[in-house]
Amino acid sequence: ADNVVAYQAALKKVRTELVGKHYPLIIDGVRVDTAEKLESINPCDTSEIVGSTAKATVDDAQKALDGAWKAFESWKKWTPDARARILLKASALLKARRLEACALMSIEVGKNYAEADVEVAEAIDFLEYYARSAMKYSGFGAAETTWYAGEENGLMFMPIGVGVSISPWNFPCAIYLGMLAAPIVAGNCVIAKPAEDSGLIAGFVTDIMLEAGLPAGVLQFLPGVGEEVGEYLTTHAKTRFITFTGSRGVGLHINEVAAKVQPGQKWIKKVILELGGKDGMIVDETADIETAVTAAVQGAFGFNGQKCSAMSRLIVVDSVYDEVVNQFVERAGKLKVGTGEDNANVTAVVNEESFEKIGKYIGIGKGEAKLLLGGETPGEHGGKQGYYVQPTIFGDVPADARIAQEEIFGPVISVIRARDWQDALDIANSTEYGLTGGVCSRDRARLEQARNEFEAGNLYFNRKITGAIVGVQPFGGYNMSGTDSKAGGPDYLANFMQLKTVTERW
Ligand code: TXE
Repeated sequence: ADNVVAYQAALKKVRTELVGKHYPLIIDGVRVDTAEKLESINPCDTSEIVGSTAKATVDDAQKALDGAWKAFESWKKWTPDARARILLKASALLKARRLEACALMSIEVGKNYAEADVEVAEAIDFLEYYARSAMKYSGFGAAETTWYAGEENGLMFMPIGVGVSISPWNFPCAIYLGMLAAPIVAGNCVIAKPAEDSGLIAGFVTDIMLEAGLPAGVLQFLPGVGEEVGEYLTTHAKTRFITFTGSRGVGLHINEVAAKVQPGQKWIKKVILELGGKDGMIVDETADIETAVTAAVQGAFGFNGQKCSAMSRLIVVDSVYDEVVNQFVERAGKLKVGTGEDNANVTAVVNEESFEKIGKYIGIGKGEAKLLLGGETPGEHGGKQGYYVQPTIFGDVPADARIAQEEIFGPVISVIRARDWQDALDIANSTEYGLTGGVCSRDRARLEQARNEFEAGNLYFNRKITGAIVGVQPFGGYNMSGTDSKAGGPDYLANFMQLKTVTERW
């Protein structure tokens, strides 16, 4: 409770100090303004302009690229420990300002306090986890005095150069920071291109990274239109790597254009993609119903379902279908709709494009299945215009229906009836994604089977299917959900380093 009081105070502070602020580009440590700018609208009250960032042009992108390559010449010689210490300093600064970060996220993207607090904690974990990961490479870098790993040969982990990090609006702090911290602490330089809808929070945490001591040019802040400056950088001969989190469509497009070797390009671009999901949770006849319904409501409607890890499909075995669905609908019907600042359970979706897209899918759903809850897009709440979509549940959705196959990325859930356990597992595996998944069951043999056969990178049993703990649960997907699991498992930093062995014989 006192946290919420502090959060309310932080909202006031942010409203006086940050709302209305303009964040210029930062190139080579210098704030650079642009002719045009990108404005952020408060999705829960579209009359409020939260602030703006510069809008980079391709010329700015070129300058950022040139400056980053210059900075790389010295940054690559820092020891991993020295680089790690900057991430730890940034983590301390973010901890000191975590309530402001939460408040800014609530205003800029409509994330409620509970979700924002978890996200800032995740951002802090990313910084500290990658710092620890980097320290493992002490002694193996070019700059180390004692870099020989063995008597007659040395194994070196060499930084690879300059890359672009393209991030989404739904984890505008944690994913933005996590994706730039990993390559930077591995000795590379990054041009960070945040999503157009979350430029302010990106600017806020970028300031923290620079205050923590990153030398000029190591992190270039380049807010701009993805299709313009994003595209310019993903197709540039001088871009060494691309780390992307966002939609399947854009991700596959980037993968394609980045594969083309441009004139003068002397490497194969490293591309890391973290895409969407259509995550399913199975409930079978042995499940504890209360656990299952709680997991379903939390997994489905956290941040309005705007997570690649959200449960957008609930797959229920026929014999308990009515009981589970009735309770699910009843509990979802009690969710509090409102603003992020009111810490409502379901707030406005992030922008007009999303609002329209989700509205279209609700229309499609009405033709494919039975509407059990919601189904309206009021577009206002409490007398204020906002991108509000009612928590919506469709029942008896055919497993191959569009609303059961395509990512909607909003508070719209498809409940699918399965004949039996095996049918439920087959349905769970019947989309092109495979990010998170869940099983509510008390049959150990079935859980064992799911462990082996459920095609998802992050599997949860008898609990909600969102929320991967950094370093403990490497987060990443099967199939069209992406290419690599980050922050855990095989060392993620290795993606941004080149191995070199040196053998010397007398
Ligand atoms: O993604 P977009 P958004 C998915 C989810 C959701 C969709 C929308 O599917 O429906 O993304 O979110 C930049 N070249 N997830 O709008 O449109 C763009 O500027 C280079 C799942 O964030 O893909 C932004 O910075 N860059 C995901 C970034 O790509 C381009 C989390 C993402 O934009 C570009 C978030 C181009 N041609 C969204 N076009 C997860 N796995 O968590 C756009 N961009």
